[in-house]
Amino acid sequence: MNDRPRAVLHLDLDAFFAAVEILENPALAGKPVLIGGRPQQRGVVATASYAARAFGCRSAMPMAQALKLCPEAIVLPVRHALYRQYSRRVMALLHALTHLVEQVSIDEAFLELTEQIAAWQEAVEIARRLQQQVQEEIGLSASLGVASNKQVAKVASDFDKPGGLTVVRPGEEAIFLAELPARALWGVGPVTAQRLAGMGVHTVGELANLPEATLRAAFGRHGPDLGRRARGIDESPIVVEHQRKSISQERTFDRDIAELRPLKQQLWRMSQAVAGDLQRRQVAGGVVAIKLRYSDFTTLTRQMTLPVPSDDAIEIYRAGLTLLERAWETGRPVRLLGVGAHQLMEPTRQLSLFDHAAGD
Ligand code: TTP
Ligand code: MG
Repeated sequence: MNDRPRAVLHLDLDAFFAAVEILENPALAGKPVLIGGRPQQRGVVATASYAARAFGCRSAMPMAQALKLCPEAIVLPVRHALYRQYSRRVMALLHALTHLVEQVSIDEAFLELTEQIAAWQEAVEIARRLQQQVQEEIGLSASLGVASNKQVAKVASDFDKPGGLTVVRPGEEAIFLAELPARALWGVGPVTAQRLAGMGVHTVGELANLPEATLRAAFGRHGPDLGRRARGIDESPIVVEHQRKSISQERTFDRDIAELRPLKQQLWRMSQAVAGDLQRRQVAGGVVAIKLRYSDFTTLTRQMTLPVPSDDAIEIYRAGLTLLERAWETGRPVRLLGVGAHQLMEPTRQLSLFDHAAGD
C-alpha cells in the first residue's frame, strides 16, 4: 500500500491579478492590461494579461518598458485586498477536497490526493472537476498539473498555460522533464541556470545525466538533490499550514447570567460550534480554553491541555466545564463566556501518513 505512487496536484491561477481586475470590469476582457506601479514613479509590472504578454510584457519588468512594448495597454494599480479575497475563495474550494493543501503563494497550491483515491486516474478526474469549478464558481482560469510528486506537478501546471491540465503519469516523470530547459525545474533560478549553462547543461535531461560528484562539486550538498529532481524524483511531503492558530466562540449575553445551568447550556452550544469548525477544517485542538467576563468587565481566561487532541464537542465541553467550575465565583453575574480550541494539529489518525513521508 505504501508503494502506491502518490497523486499530487498543483494549481496556479492564470495572470491572477489581471484576471481579477478583468472579472471586476468585464470591459477589459481580451485587452492588454498591466497591473503594477505607475511608470512615472518607476513602477514595475506585477503581472500582465495574456493579451499584454503577446507584446512581450512580463512580471517584474519596469512599467515604462512594458508601455513601450504595448503603448495601448491599460495600467491599473495593485489591489492586494481584493486579490486576497479571490485567493481565499479558491483556496476554500481546494480545502473542500482535502485538508492536505499547501498554499505556496497567493495564487498557487499543492494538494495531496493519494489517500483518497483508489486508482491513480481518479486524481485526473478530480483535477478536471476542480478546474471547471474554479472557472464556473469564481470565474478564474487556472492551470493544473497532476503527477506523482510536487516537483513534477509544479512543472506540469506551468507546461500548458493558460488553462492547461497536464498529467504526468507515474513512471513518465523523467521523460516529461528531459526536453525542458533546466530553468523549468522548480528551484533552478537564473543564477543556477547560468552556472549550468557554463557547464554545457541546458535541458533538464542533461542535468539528470550529470554524475553525482560533478553536481556535488558545483552545487555543494544540494547538488545531488538537484540531480534527483531532474530525474523526476522528489519525496518532499505536502506541508500543511493552518491559517488559524485557534478556533473559538464567545457570546456576550443580552442579560448577565448568574446561575450555572444557563452558563452550561451556553457552553455546550459554543462547544458544538467549535467542534463543528474543527471538523470542517480537519484539525484537532490540543488545548481548550475558556474566557469569562463578569458584569464589571473583569475578564479571565483559563486553559488546559487535553490528554489527546480532540475535535469532539463533548470533550471540548467537558474540559470547558471543568475550567468554568474552577474559575467562576458562584453567583457572580457573567456578561460574556467564550470557549476555544488552541494548538491546532493534524488529527492523530493522519500521523502515519507524515511518518511515512518524513521517513522516506
Ligand atoms: P504568478 O502565478 O507568477 O503569475 P500570474 O498568475 O500573473 O501569471 P501565470 O498565468 O503565468 O501564472 O504570480 C501570481 C501573482 O503574483 C501575479 O498575478 C502578480 C503577483 N506577482 C508580482 O506581484 N510580482 C511578480 O514578479 C510575480 C511573478 C507575480
Ligand atoms: Mg499564476
